[in-house]
Amino acid sequence: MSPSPVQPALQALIFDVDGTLADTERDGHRPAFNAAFQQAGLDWHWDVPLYGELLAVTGGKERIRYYLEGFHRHLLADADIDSRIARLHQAKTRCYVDLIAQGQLPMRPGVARLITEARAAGLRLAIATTTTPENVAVLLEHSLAKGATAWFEVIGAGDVVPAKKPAPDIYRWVLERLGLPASACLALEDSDNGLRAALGAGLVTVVTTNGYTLGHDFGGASAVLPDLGTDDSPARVTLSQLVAWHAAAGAAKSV
Ligand code: XBP
Ligand code: MG
Repeated sequence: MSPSPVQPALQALIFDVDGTLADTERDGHRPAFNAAFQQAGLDWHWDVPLYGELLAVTGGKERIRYYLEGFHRHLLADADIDSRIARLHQAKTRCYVDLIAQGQLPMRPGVARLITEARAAGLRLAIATTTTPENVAVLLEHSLAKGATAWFEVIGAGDVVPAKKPAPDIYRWVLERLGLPASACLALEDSDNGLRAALGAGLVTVVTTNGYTLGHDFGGASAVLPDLGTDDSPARVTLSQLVAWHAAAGAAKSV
């Protein structure tokens, strides 16, 4: 019989961005899409419930196409539809960056505290997201701390992999650049698509939910919580708690 695989110590945390670091979907991306539609003279409007349905598809360009499939199907036959979607999405990214640079979108409870604790303990940090790279930087700099982008050793974002979440590709891309096996890392996610991607790459995953993801299927997650807990909450998720979940998942795999 071959020996049980040994779970290495936890060496890196890999964070999703949208919905995990901040409630960017409802209050950032959605209004940015709407602003871009308005600038383009379109009467399309994504309200909060409709946007929740459109979140089934990750990636902004992919999400616009998905919307057209449901609501303006005839436009998909246009010869220039790909470039039209791409231009709309570039405008949306500009709107998003401007909005987030106002610094009004806070990190979710406990995110800044846990990141500070992880850095102090010498853990490596990375990001795996489907959103556009500029969006990650503006959020980190304006909602977390000036210079925070540099805290993340690897930032996997946007189109660096063609297949977006729930495909595991973005997590594999990040792991490869970290030079670590999945077993030495832990992912933090907020959605079923994100969880599938992280589990598909072999990562122990902790989920914090939000209004859009509360009803998702989180089977396979090591923990599912409403958030990481405010700084003074006795139930807050600490680094030792993450280490314990990571070790428990490793132990469960080896039996
Ligand atoms: C995030 C996404 C992204 C953003 C929009 O998913 O699906 O599409 O909503 O970003 P996850 P872009 O949190 O699972 O990574 O418009 O820049 O694509
Ligand atoms: Mg997310």
